[in-house]
Amino acid sequence: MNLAQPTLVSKFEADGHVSIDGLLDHHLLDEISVAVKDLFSGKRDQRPPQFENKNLDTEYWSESLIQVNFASFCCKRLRKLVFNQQLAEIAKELLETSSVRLWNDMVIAKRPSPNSMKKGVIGWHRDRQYWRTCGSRNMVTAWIPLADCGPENGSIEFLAGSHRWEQSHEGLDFYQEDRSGIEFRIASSGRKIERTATTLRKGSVSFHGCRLIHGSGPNVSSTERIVVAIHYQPEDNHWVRATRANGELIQHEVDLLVRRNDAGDPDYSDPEICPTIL
Ligand SMILES: O=C(O)CCC(=O)C(=O)O
Repeated sequence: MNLAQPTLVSKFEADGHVSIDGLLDHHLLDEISVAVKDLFSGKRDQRPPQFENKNLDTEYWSESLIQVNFASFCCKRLRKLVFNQQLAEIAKELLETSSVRLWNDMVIAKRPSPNSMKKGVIGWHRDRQYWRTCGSRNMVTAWIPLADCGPENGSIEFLAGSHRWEQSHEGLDFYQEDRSGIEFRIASSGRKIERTATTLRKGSVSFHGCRLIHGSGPNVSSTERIVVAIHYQPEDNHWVRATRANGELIQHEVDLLVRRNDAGDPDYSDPEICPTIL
């Protein structure tokens, strides 16, 4: 089955993102919404033993944002979406790989924020900057709003063409709500800032590559904006040594969870933590 037609793949290559309307069944999204509500209210499934006794920061709660990483490990009902074969098929085509594995998944909720406060902004960032231990620079995210999503409730936005810019991550930060500083820096370097807003009807899915700069504005609607993000890795992805400017070794949370390979390095094909989806 070739769900990602050549036009989608070429659009993805040109723009760094692509959205597909009417992909997911509303009943499935409603089931997932109930599961997320339960997750937020504290109902959790037992996570695999790999998660125990690790100093893992898997959740972020603020007055405007909730972020639960590795969500499908503590809410197994999310697996119906995370292992959705149609989504994986598209990810596989976009990555031009023969199989895709889970890198991780997360639920991101943006609480309503009155107009005057404009809180809950997700700062401009590239996913790649957080995945520097990945040998592949070719990873993709399926961004799945559980209800209609647009500029009013803080839908995802992209900086057009930024997947083609030099891959400096300086100043980019998911948690930096004030995006003016980095916009100024980009503009000063002679780059044109063209913000691509998105409007996605319930059932639509947006896919973005890991080198594209993206973020999102505040949720000034009266209801919570809930999104499930599934991050896929291609078959050839493997751990690589990466260091910060001060020489410190970078460690991703996945590194703490996966088994080790013969060389003693994190194995990003561990079937328990990074299972093959397709
Ligand atoms: O939920 C958002 O607004 C942004 C999420 C994001 O950065 C991502 O899924 O890569």
